[in-house]
Amino acid sequence: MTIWRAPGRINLVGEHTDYNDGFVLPFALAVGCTATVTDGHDGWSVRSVQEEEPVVVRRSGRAHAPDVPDWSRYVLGALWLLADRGVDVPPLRIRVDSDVPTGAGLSSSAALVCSVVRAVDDHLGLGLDDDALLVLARAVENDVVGAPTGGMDQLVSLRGVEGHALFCDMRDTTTRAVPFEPAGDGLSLVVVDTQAPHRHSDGAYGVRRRGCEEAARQLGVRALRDVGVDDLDAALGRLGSEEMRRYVRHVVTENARVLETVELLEAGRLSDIGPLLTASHASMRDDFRITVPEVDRTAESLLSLGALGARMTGGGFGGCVIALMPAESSEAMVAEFPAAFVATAERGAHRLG
Ligand code: GAF
Repeated sequence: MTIWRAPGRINLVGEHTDYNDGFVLPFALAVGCTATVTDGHDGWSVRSVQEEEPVVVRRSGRAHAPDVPDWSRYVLGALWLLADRGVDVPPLRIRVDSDVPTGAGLSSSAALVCSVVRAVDDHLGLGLDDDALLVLARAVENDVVGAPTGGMDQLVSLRGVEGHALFCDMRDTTTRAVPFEPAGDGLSLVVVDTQAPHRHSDGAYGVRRRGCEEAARQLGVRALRDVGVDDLDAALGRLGSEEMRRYVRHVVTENARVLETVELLEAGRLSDIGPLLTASHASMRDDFRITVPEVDRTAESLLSLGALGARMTGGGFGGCVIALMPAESSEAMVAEFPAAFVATAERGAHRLG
């Protein structure tokens, strides 16, 4: 029996920059998914503690994968992809149990996929290295489930470091752990789940992604990561549509905000990052247009209640708002909002047994 746990995440700053080869600064949460893999007798059998029915399929590659409930594709995806790569995956039983709320933008799907990928790799003794694990986890989401996401969530779920945010360069997926312990500065990172329903999020995410790729093409760069803040005005002048100008302005300024936040955290100036978080929210609201009224209102009320900075975190169109608060007011905050908690940076995927 092999047991691995992989966490959900909060992104401190750097939204929709990952698929532009840019910078992100997420950290791993205490909530996560636990995957238990044992030898099976026949086929692959998958059970989720959060779902009524188990799913049992014959062993196969993707071409012969049957139609199965959505949640189980996140689990079976890794097995189908390994089979496609010529790995003789034996009969297995996989049980998953997650306490990451779904639909809140805390990456319940990355926690699920990464716990399974790590547990299966370990159980079968495949010896996949860090890069191969990330590639496999991303492929489950992008190629099997069909979500065109950018890789940040899987990267931090696999490699998060306790007490640190993970500065990730999404061009080469190198990472650097950056100290992030608000309590040490008398602060708390409060997370408020607005529970706003995600509206049109899948389609709108793809629209943003394609828009950014088209803008990069028009600018003649490999990805928007290659446009620096100093080149921004010139780049905007060369773009054909206002929508594209807004996308580029968000991505370029957001990359700069990540770099500035990292610099402040590494200089021991955590209490100074608030304005960068708030500016990130404004950029997502006004330029990238991925917030919704409930989310904007929550960010504003957190600021009026004394937050040093507040922003939506995650893909957008609903989900959670984070706020950097003086620790003494965070309790009142958690009481004020029905679905709020104080988040700390925890370790990434790890073996439990
Ligand atoms: C979602 C995606 F899965 C990530 O890859 C990232 O693009 C994020 O939205 C926005 O920053 O979580």
